[in-house]
Amino acid sequence: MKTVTRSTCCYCGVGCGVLVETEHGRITGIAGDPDHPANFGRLCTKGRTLPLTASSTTGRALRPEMRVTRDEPRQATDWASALDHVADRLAAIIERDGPDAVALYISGQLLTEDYYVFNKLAKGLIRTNNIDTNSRLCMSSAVTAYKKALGADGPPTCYEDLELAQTVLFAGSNMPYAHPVLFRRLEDAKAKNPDIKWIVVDPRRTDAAALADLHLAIEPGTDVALFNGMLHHLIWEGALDRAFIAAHTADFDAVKALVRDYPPHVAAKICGIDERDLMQAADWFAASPATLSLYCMGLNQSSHGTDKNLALINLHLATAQIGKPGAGPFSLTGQPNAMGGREVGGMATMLAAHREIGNAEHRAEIEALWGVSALSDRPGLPAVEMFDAMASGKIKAIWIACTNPVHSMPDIARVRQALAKAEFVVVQEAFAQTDTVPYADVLLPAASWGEKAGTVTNSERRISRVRAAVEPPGEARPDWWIANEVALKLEQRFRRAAQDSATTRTLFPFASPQDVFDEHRLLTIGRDLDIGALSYATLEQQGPTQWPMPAGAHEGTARRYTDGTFATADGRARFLATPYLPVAEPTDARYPFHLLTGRLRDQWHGMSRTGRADALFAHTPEATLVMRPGDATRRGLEEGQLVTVTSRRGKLVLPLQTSDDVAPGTVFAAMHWSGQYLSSGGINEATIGAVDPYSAQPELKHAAVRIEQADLPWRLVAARRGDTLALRAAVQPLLAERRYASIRIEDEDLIVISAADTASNADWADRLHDALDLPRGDDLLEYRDARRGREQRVAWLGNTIDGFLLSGDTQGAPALIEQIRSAQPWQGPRHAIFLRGDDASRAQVRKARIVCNCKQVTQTQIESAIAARASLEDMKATLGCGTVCGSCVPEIKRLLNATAVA
Ligand SMILES: Nc1nc2c(c(=O)[nH]1)N[C@H]1C(S)=C(S)[C@@H](COP(=O)(O)OP(=O)(O)OC[C@H]3O[C@@H](n4cnc5c(=O)[nH]c(N)nc54)[C@H](O)[C@@H]3O)O[C@H]1N2
Ligand SMILES: Nc1nc2c(c(=O)[nH]1)N[C@H]1C(S)=C(S)[C@@H](COP(=O)(O)OP(=O)(O)OC[C@H]3O[C@@H](n4cnc5c(=O)[nH]c(N)nc54)[C@H](O)[C@@H]3O)O[C@H]1N2
Ligand code: SF4
Ligand SMILES: [Mo]
Repeated sequence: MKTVTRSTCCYCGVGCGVLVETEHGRITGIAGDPDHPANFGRLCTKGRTLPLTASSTTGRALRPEMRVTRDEPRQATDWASALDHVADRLAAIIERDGPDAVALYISGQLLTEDYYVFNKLAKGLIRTNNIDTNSRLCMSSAVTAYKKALGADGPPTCYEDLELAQTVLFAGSNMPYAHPVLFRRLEDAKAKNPDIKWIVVDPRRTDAAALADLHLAIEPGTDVALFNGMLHHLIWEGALDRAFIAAHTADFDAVKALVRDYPPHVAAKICGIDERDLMQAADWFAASPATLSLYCMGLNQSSHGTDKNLALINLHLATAQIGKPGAGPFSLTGQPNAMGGREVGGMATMLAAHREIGNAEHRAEIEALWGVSALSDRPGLPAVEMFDAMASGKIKAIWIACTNPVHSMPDIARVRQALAKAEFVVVQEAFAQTDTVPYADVLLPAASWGEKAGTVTNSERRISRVRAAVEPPGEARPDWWIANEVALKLEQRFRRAAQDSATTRTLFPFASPQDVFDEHRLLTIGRDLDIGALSYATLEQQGPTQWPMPAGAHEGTARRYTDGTFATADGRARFLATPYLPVAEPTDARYPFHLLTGRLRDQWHGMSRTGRADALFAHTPEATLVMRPGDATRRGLEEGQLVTVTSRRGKLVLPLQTSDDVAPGTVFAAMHWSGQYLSSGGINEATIGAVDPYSAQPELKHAAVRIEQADLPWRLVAARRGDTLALRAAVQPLLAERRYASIRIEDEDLIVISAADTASNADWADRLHDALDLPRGDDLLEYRDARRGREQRVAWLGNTIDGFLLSGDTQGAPALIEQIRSAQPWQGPRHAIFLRGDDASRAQVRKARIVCNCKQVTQTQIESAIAARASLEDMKATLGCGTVCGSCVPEIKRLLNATAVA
């Protein structure tokens, strides 16, 4: 019998409602929840493919594992032993070195209830503020700026503003990829009213930029100069709202004085754009009845991220584009519960419910609410510093939950060093293979999406329920439960040590996520995010709800500051002077390229989940480095060639991809690929740990790099049809042994490994052969030419090809891959496969890129339709592309526009 469970998508901050279909205890389908106010039934490629990622337990962390000394492998154990071991080790380290020798590094992908328990465990029980999260890499500049300028964290805006805005400024945000369902809402609004203006500020020509009315392709990192220049122009033009500035803001004069130094021609020069474009953007911004700014990592992930946010908020305050429908500075949250983490204060710099660690009154409030004394007033260490403190031996133990720092932190060599140095590392993970798991002394298997319950808060402050649709696999348990169990055990140990009576009330009386939510709710009362009137019951009755919703209120709050009163002590918003400063690591003669990093449409972060759905590789099958064609030619580089990307921190090898979307002198790499797919740890081998002085957010978007042809003459390509999850798990441990190795999911059930090195390595090829489960004996046809260093092995299944391994000369690989993909029986004798003329094997048999994932429509099909003068509507009717989730529509429009221009 089919059951439907109402829940929320576990990927991005849009927070789409989903209806999860289950049968016989397994997730069998998904649909957008038509009643959820974020998506009204829509889902993007990632949301739609969630069931594919949950269909098998292969690769899941299923049992607790631990090791007592570093040199032994972890052994499976039971929960009681694992939890006792964690509590014993943490208690011993705290006893010996004090509470600040322990750190927790958690995640904006935890549910609010998980987060709450972790935060209470750190701050209320252990009494350390060393609890930080991956939101430090993501939202902390936005948080800091909101607090400085508006007096409180959280956006003033809501999703309805997407439909009401007349000018939309996308700043460092690639919404078609990162917030697709919200982008659908913007597309609809613009289709209804073509007068709506879209301005995109992004050094790259993203799909959003290609569809915009104005693309400001600024030099990376120059946003502050741009916004200061726009404000200068508006002051000069008298286009400000003087009355609003006088009544509702403070410190305008300081900013006015500062932006005198940024006349449009000066600002435009810093940004590398046309002065007229800067003024045009400013005019549209100020003159529009409603201007909405949507911003994300292009602003936040910068060593001046707070200033980038503030300079943009200055523009909103100066023009009164805030606190009214369709207007405001809207920071889009990345992770599904980045907001919830901020609400429970689960970071090194905050206390619960938007309170401050440094504020004695706030600490006293929390002490009273929790019934504890002496909360630590020592500031906790934010993420980058936390790992540095581990490397220097100050932090001895770390508990990592729901994040993968050996992939996602900047300068991962430093992170590896830190984890190797730590005495005790706990990793709480849903999947067994990530780049962080090998460092775990204890691996705690976590239940994941579809298996756990709680709440999340999306970008517009809307709290939604997450519900379990199936049981967790194996021994996996929900995160709140794991944290709670360890907390109870630690509490016992602390009491024993203090010879405390066992009758004292526990800090962790929680029997369910609902109990946790109820306590969290109490802490918010009287705060800006007051949810006094909210409970699981009200969420059940009235559906997802926006905070604040204080006692007595019957519904949540869509927009804040509508009466011009801000959350500062005097009710006035603050202008803050933001001088432009260059990126932490400018390019120079040795490192002449500016590296940008960002997201792909169909992958999520370290791919532990999206990497389980073969279909999600069709849009971008492998890791590449993107460079402008002219830059490549000048360096004698060609598309597909292997290049070394070197920074002052580290290096990695990637195939080159050329594209006009990046500007001269800049290169781009997607953040997603890790040691699970590459011989290196991914692009964060090269990034820099420099952080913003106010928010401590690292500059993940910018680093200076050198790009050189990789001198790796030996090549190998192997492919295998089969269960790609199992094959990938078997091959992954071999990758790091070669200078370059990359796993590509070429097609449903088809995995391809490419490798290169300075010299051939027969032993490695043999081990790869076995990892790929290629046959030996009758079903293997081999050809060796030792003199020319060539070797070819082809695996047969009857008269079809099922896999191969080519070493030395790999030119035949594309044709063989095509042969596997077509599943066509081979005509003629088997050995003739080697005799095909070189022409045939050299032919550029490349799989056409799939643009529309739902209907499997390729770029080639779309381009031929466009050549035959088809419109988007024609293609929807004939090819079906863009008719299901719509994630591909921006790209199709872009292809159409490109042809129109040509
Ligand atoms: N498909 C997909 N969607 C996701 C995620 C995912 O992994 N995959 N992750 C989620 C998360 S956690 C987050 S935080 C969001 C991120 O969402 P976004 O921030 O929209 O995505 P990014 O690609 O990281 O970066 C956005 C853009 O910033 C540009 N940029 C780089 N440097 C600068 C600069 O100096 N100034 C300006 N103005 N722009 C610059 C880049 O070229 C890039 O196009 O996405 C969320 N959604
Ligand atoms: N160069 C570069 N680096 C970046 C960025 C960038 O733009 N460029 N973006 C940064 C940003 S904005 C972010 S948010 C980070 C994201 O970086 P990470 O937080 O490292 O990203 P994920 O891969 O999503 O990590 C989540 C982990 O939790 C596991 N997991 C999934 N569900 C559960 C669960 O229910 N419980 C537990 N315990 N585990 C679970 C997943 O398998 C996964 O390994 O990356 C940052 N790093
Ligand atoms: S936009 Fe896509 S990834 Fe984001 S919540 Fe909605 S379905 Fe999930
Ligand atoms: Mo993020």
